[in-house]
Amino acid sequence: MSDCLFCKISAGEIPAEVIYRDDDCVAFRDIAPKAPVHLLVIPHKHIENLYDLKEEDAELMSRLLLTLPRIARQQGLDQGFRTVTNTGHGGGQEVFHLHFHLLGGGSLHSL
Ligand code: D5M
Repeated sequence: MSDCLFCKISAGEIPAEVIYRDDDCVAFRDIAPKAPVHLLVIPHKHIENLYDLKEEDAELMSRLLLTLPRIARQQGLDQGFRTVTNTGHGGGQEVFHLHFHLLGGGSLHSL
């Protein structure tokens, strides 16, 4: 999608502190971190949010989910981490390209 901020980051058209990239996804540091480690993990494919997922995205999402703990381990988050996905305005979503916040490295309160 041509006017999507995260599509542009995925394509390397807008700078970001990318810490991981593969054929499915890219992970980069959140510009306004809420924890010592705060990454955003996004599929390259433009999917707005969880409500926008199709059956055909099942394998991509499966691979992406398996990638999250690998990225967390690479970041040294051996004690654990949190993932958050905001869906729609009602869920507090600001950027409408599916992303998983990956947070850790401090003491996170229970939800
Ligand atoms: O979260 C959207 C998140 O995206 C929010 O934590 C800020 C982050 N953000 C916005 N612009 C950038 C850029 N350019 N680089 C890195 N991070 C960014 P949401 O779940 O949609 O509320």
